[in-house]
Amino acid sequence: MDIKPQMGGTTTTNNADDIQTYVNNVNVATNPTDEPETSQIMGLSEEEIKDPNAISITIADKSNPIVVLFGPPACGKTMTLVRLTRYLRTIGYAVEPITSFRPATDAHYSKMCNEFPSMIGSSEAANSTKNISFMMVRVMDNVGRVVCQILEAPGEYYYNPDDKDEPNVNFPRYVNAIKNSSNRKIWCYMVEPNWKYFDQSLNYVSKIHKLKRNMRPADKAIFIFNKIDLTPFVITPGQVNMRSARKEVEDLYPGIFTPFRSRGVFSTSDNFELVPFHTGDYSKKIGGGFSFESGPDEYPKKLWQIILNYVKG
Ligand SMILES: Nc1nc2c(ncn2[C@@H]2O[C@H](COP(=O)(O)OP(=O)(O)O)[C@@H](O)[C@H]2O)c(=O)[nH]1
Ligand SMILES: [Mg+2]
Repeated sequence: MDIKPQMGGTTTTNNADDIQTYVNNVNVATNPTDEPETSQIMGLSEEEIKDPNAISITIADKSNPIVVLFGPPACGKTMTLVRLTRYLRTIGYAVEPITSFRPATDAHYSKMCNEFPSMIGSSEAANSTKNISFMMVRVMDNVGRVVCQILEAPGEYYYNPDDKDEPNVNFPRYVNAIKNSSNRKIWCYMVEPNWKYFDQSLNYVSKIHKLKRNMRPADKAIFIFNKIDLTPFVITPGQVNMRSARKEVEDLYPGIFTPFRSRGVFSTSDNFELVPFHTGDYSKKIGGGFSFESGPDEYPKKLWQIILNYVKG
C-alpha cells in the first residue's frame, strides 16, 4: 500500500483530545525513550573527538549520488539507515559498508563495517545507535549496480545544541569535503515533533539554509519528518495527514522551507519533498536498554521511492 497523503485533510481519525495531548507533549519536549545521552561519539578516535578537523574521509566513488542524512544528535539518522537497510534487503537490494571511506588504520571504522550486518538485524535498538554513528554505505540493485551511497554521520558536526556559537559553528573539514565533492547530493534534512532543543529550532533552520546555499542545481532536498508515530497525524500505518504534518513542521521550524520554494508569476512551487517517517517502536527492556521493532514498511517504501526518483533525475 502506498502512503496516500491526505491533502484535503478532511477524513482523519485524530480527535481533539489526541491533538491536545500531543501539543502538551511537544511543549515539554523530551526524548521519547529517556535514553541516557552520551557525549562519546562511536567510530571516532580520541584524537578525532578532540579535533573533528582530524577526521579524514575518502570518497572513492565520485559518480554515484550521496544521500546525506543531516540532523542534530538523536533525531534518528542511525535508525533511519537501519530501517531503510532492512527494507531494501527485503526487496532485493544489497546494502554494504564502504570500507575505503575511512583510513584502513581506523580500527573503529573497520569494526563498525564488520558488525554492520549483524547490527542491522539486531533487536537491540540501543546497540545500533551506539555502534553505527559514522558510516558510508552503498546500495546495489539485484544485478550489482550501485544505485547510491548513504552517509550517516555524527549529528554534533551538523548542528550541535550544546555549542553556544551555533548556528555559526563551521562544519569540520570532512563535512566540507562531502559538500564540495563532485557527487550529486540528496540532502535529507531531519526534523522531529518533539526535539528536546526546540528553543534552538531557528538556529537549526539557519544551518540548513546555509547549507542550501552550497547545494548545486542538480542536488535534491528531502525533509524527513521522523518520529511521526509521536504525532496525531497518522491515520493508518503509513497514511499520514500531510497537510497537518507540513503545517506542524512549519510551526516547529519557522521558515524552514522558504529557500526551497520557487516563486513563479502565478504560483509558488516546492523544490523538495516532505516525507513522514517512523523507524520503529522502542520498548524498555527489563535490566536496561531498549528493544527495537521495525515500523511499518510503508515509510521506508515511500522514502526509497523518493530517493530513487531523485537518483534518476
Ligand atoms: N518514537 C520514535 N522514536 C524514535 C524514532 N526514531 C528514532 N527514535 C528515538 O531517537 C533515538 C535516537 O535515534 P538515532 O537514530 O540514534 O539518532 P541519531 O543520533 O540521529 O543517529 C532512538 O534511540 C529512539 O529513542 C521513531 O521513528 N519514533
Ligand atoms: Mg547516529
